[in-house]
Amino acid sequence: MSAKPKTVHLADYTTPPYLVDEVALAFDLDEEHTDVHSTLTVRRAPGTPADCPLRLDGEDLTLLSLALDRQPLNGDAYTLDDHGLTVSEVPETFTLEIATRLRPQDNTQLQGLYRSGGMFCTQCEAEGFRRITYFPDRPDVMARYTVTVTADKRRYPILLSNGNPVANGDLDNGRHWVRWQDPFPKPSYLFALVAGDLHCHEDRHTTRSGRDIRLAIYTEHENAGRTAHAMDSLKAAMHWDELTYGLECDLDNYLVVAVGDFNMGAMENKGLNIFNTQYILARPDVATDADYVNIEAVIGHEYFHNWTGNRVTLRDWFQLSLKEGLTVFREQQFSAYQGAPAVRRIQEVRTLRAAQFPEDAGPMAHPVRPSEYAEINNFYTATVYMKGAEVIRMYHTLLGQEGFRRGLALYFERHDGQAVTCEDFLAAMADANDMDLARFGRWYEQSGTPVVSVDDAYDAATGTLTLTLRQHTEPTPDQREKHPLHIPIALGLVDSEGRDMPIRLADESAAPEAGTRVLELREQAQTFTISGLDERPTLSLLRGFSAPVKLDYEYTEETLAFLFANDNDEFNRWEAGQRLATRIMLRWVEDGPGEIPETFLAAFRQTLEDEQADPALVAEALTLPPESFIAEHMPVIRVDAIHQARETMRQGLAQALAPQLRAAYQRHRVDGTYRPRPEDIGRRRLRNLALDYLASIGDERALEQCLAHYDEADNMTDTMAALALLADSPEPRAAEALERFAERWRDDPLVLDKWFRVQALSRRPDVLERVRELTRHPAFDPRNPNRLRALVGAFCQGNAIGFHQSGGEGYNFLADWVIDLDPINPQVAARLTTALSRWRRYDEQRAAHMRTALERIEAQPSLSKDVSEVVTRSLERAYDNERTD
Ligand code: B3K
Ligand code: ZN
Repeated sequence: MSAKPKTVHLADYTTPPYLVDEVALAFDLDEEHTDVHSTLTVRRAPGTPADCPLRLDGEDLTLLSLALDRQPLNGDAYTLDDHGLTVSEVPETFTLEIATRLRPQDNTQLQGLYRSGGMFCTQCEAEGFRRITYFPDRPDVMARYTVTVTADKRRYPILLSNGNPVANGDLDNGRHWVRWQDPFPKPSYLFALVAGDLHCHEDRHTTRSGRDIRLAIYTEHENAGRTAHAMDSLKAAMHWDELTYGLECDLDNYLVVAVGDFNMGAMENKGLNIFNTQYILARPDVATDADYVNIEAVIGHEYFHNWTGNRVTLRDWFQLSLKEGLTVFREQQFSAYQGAPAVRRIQEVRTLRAAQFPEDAGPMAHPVRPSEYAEINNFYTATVYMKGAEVIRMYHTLLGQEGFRRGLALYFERHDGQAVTCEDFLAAMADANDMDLARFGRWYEQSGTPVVSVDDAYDAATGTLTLTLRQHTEPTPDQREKHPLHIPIALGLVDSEGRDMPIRLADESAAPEAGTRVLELREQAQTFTISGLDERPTLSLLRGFSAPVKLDYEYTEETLAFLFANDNDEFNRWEAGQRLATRIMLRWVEDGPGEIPETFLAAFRQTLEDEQADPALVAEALTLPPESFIAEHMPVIRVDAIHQARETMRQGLAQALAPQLRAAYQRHRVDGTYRPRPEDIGRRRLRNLALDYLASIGDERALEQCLAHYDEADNMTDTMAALALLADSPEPRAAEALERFAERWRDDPLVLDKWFRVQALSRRPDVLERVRELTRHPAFDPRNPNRLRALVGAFCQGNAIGFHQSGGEGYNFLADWVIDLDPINPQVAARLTTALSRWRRYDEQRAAHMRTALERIEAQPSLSKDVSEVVTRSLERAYDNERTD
């Protein structure tokens, strides 16, 4: 059994004893091995005692030589261990020269310097730089970098690093070199290097102040012609940040490189972003609408990091959300600006509920700013990113765009060039707006999703509404005690005609304009009195999802149907429909499926027939809540009953409304050239949703329609919509279509990923057998994270009914993969393991199987820190309110 991994605590933070001002790196790249020569200019930090040894991080390195102030150090001047190097005596200032040797071709972890396809590339966040050379690898050590890259000129004509190219030359052995200099001091996690034979898509951007920037997107040659959308997105992001926050790009060169083997989405290295190909490459025949939208978002995200993350960086990794939550929020604002804001908001909340709420209610629960970790890579979580973005959104809701912008400006004024904390951000927001945000700060420290319950009483005689708001957060395994938070509750009052009423609070003399108002809940319970009402209003609570909470209010089904049809807040219109559908399905889970209530059917029909409505919003409204969302409402998750309830609803709606669905399918055909613009995306989505409902009927006609849709599709969005439905079908013609697809796209990795994914998500009862078979497919390579996620990840994390088979076969399949993958890529293996962590939420039989699978993983010798932390937490942690056996 592996030992419990060592925990790092926020409370133990101390400032760095030695600082590095300059780093000169020379890379000699080669297929056999790569040598790295590093020269550090080091100084003792003020306050550090003179006898303090110098400690440098380093992992999986071969040390070739070490010299202090040009004098080679012999073996007794320093000590080496598995995690670094210690020089016992150093002067106040000095240079340290370190030569290390690496084998990038064997680096399957994809952290540090590694190979992807024919190129060399790096990934250093969070702690990958120590796999390149010995260094104080922590974000609060910021240095200026000069990097010289040498490699074979024919195989690696392009040599890139951060900043600007300042010199280059040819050597007589067929090799060449390029020197890069980054004018901005940066932490080591933002270092990057790329070498390869790459195609370059060049463009330029002129900033508002007239600075001319060279933009370049590099890809492997076969991907030339697929970068136009990424380039447009980059220019749009630059424009938006100038317009919205007055923030300009500070570089002469902004480079982006797409690589096929990457652990996550992309990385914001200063001036040299490295991207997963998935978030760069697009062309209508190979990329879906969702791909186009995601590319724009991720390009924006990495670009926005240049200010929020790079110019102002993190003091330590506990502060991760300081850059990630803020940058996700900025990315969300940018996406909303680019089009379809309500649709974007709905999708954000859907993802938050599917990924973050369960995390916050499980054994991995942690605050937006965690206070301890064993492996920081395990904390790039939905909580840090998505809940972190909701926290930033709440500042924005409380302060308004102008106040928020003022706060951000003060943050940059105070902290440009520094490594800071979440408190520094909060202080800037509070000071710039003269606002007390002390209690708001608890959002960073407290885990768990608060429940806000609402009671209302209306007095017709005085036209007064009394609202009592209460908040409660259940204990989480990491934290027993919970305290009241500062929660903005956006409220609308809707009259019987569907109009917003003015909301006049008790102490106000004049009535404000009709519309949304934000109530600030700060205490455990608070009462708000609203007067001057001439009829009893319908409450529209938490408009736009103004806080990441669960709302508890006794809505009747009639009220929900009314809000679904009438609420002026588009988000809450959608929300009312989701609540209604969830309530019906929860009833069916308990009592067995029944008839679809007439109120719901009528609301659904009316929405479907409304030709004036935005098709994108109609599609959102008619999309049933996912099984995972229904599961969150149950004390013990009943996988089969949930699946059955949702499928019954899907088929029932399809049968009752088949003519209307067929009409919508006809009406929303998008003719002409493919464009990923919101109007067309919305129509394709509604049309493909209609197809999905009709397919659920499962008759010959449905199959014909899916096959016809597949054959007629002239873009990947429609193709994949059909293919996903065909993957559910046992018909030989459906299997043939899947085969044709694989044949046509066999040389296109990103498209082939989609083929693996739809099969992993299939509703067929024999899906696990098929997934196993696909793991033996010649194109299945578990060392490629995209491919692994497309098959194993999608099955375990996205196919509840397939994964949670009652005999535990799905869990065993996962455990086998985690065990095989851990020595290859622990980061990705740990991610997969989280699919087992909420075992206590399932029925006894499943819980026992899941636990056995976890124990089997735990029993492996030399388990990585990454997987070990997830397993240990999952097995150890129990709640007060859950079974603990
Ligand atoms: N900052 C990177 C994530 C790095 C993950 C390291 N395990 C991408 C991003 O959030 O922009
Ligand atoms: Zn980020």
